[in-house]
Amino acid sequence: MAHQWRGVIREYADRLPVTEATKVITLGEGGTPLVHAQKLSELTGSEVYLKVEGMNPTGSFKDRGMTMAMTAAVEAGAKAVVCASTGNTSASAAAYATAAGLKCAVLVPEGKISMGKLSQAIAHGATLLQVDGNFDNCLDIARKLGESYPVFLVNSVNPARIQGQKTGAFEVVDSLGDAPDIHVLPVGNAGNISAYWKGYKEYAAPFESANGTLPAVSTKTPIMWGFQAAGAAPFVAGHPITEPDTIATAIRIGNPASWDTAVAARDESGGLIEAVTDDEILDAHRWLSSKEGVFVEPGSAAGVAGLIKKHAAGEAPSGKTIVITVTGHGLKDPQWALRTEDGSDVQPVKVPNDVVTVAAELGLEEN
Ligand code: AN7
Repeated sequence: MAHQWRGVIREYADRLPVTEATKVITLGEGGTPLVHAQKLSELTGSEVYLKVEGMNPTGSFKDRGMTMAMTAAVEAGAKAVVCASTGNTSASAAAYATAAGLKCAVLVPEGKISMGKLSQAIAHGATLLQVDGNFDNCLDIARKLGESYPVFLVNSVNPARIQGQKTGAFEVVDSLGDAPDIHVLPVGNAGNISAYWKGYKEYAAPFESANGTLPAVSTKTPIMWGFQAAGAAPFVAGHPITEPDTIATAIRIGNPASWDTAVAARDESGGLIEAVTDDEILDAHRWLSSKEGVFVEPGSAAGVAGLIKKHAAGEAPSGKTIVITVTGHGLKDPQWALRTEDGSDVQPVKVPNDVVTVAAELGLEEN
């Protein structure tokens, strides 16, 4: 029977803080593909899957949390929402605020967000301010605005965001039939690793819902592997980084808001949070597009870069099931695809309007 996916709140309502009466703000987020990564599986000897979060309505995983945060904003009677962002949160907040009929203000680090994300926030009518500072400075201001001014904060310090984002873990288990052995993902502000861990734990134990106890869905929880960009790797340093720097602007974050929950996810799962260089990120970005057929933005490739690195070091197991969340779409920040490995720009070949020349250029001989 045909079934139209209803968005993560309605699909997982009994595991989220909502009721039948809740006015749900949704754009149909979630239900994203879990793609078997053939070449990564061949490389590692494990079954590797990609959770392709670029397929969400605004092109990133942020929509899972934003449907919850915007629903909570409407429930609280808010008239305006605010967020700090490296780009994807602002794109998502702007779209969901539009759906909710709320005003939206977004604070982004000047010059450090991709064109695609900037365009989305503007297109959806948000008031976008470029702050002379980094993401961490933006988040400080957004938090203060939320505390002392009549605006509702929709960053992941709002627990509603984590609630929505945990549905990513539910979908992985629902697709595979059980939790994977290892779950890999990029780490920036650390909300997503916290949310996945929460989701996996909730699915592995009986759950007290408003309609009674739900049985456990999975038999286990995965080991969580997080990867940060080397120039913005506070979890690796063990302390906040005041001047984070990486070409992966999405994860250019030095003082993660969800510090404690991310450390708990790492340690309770027996996992790790390590760093990958910008070159490793770009290599993984190229691997995904050229070998797997999946186009992501650079920050989203950090998890894949991490798995490739661990494999090269002999530290990745074989014979396991590994899921990597690729968090945002390649069209967000497409310029990186046009750079070759040696750093020069790709120049598409120009040809005259003539089939013989085109065939020759393609190396084709006439039948
Ligand atoms: C593509 O949009 O923080 O560790 O303000 O856009 O949960 O922060 C984005 C983060 C990974 C890191 N991949 O996730 C923002 C923002 C992509 C991202 C992350 C982000 P978290």
